[in-house]
Amino acid sequence: MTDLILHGYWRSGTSYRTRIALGLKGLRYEYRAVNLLAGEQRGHGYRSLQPQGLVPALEVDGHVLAQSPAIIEYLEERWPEPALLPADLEQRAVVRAMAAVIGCDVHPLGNLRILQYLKGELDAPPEAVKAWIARWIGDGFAALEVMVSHHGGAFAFGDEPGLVECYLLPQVYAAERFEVDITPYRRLRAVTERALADERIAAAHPDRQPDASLS
Ligand SMILES: N[C@@H](CCC(=O)N[C@@H](CS)C(=O)NCC(=O)O)C(=O)O
Repeated sequence: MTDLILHGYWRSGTSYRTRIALGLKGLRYEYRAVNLLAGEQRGHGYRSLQPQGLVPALEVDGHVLAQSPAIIEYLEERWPEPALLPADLEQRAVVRAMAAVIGCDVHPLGNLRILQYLKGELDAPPEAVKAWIARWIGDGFAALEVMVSHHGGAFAFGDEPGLVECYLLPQVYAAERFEVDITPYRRLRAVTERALADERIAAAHPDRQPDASLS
C-alpha cells in the first residue's frame, strides 16, 4: 500500500487540480493543510519540503514531489489506469496543450503572490487587480472554449474526464470567486457542471476540504 501525503490548501488551484487527479485515479491520501494566508508555505518547515514555498507537494513513500504538472504526470505514469491522457500520441499533445492554456498561461498570473505584489508593491487599486484577473482568465477561457469545440464530447476532450478537467475546474472556481463573467464560455461551463456530478471529482472541491473554514 503506497503512502501518499498531499500538502495543500483548500482554495489553491494547483492543490485542487492535484486532488482531482488523485480522485480520478482512485488513490487515497492523507491531506495536510498549509495555511497560505498565514504564510505557512514560506516557513522553514514547509520550505524544507518544497523550496519554492508553493503548494502542493506530494509525499510518496517518503519521496517529495513538487509542481502540480510533474505530480500529475507522475501519478499518470505510476498508475496508468484510469488514464488521464489518451493513448494516441498526437491526441496526448492536444490534451497537454489544453491543460497548459490554464497551467502555463492563466493560473500563474492570478496566483496569490502575484496579486499580493500588484496590490502591495505596485499599489494597484482593487478594480485594476480585478481587471487583471479577468483579462487573463478571459484570454485563456476564450481559447480553451474553441479547443473544446474541436476536441470535446461529454467532457473537454472526448467523453471521459481527464487531464483537462484537472486544470479547468479549479480555474472556473477561481473565476467565480473573483467574479469573472464566464457566461460566454458555454462549453467550459457544461464540462465543469458534468465533471462536478462525478463524485471522484466533487470530493476534491475546495469546500469539501478539512481546512475549508480558513479564509
Ligand atoms: N507551478 C506551480 C505553482 C504552485 C502555486 O503557485 N501554488 C500557489 C497556490 S495555487 C501557492 O502556493 N501560492 C503561495 C504564495 O503565492 O505565496 C504548481 O503547479 O505546483
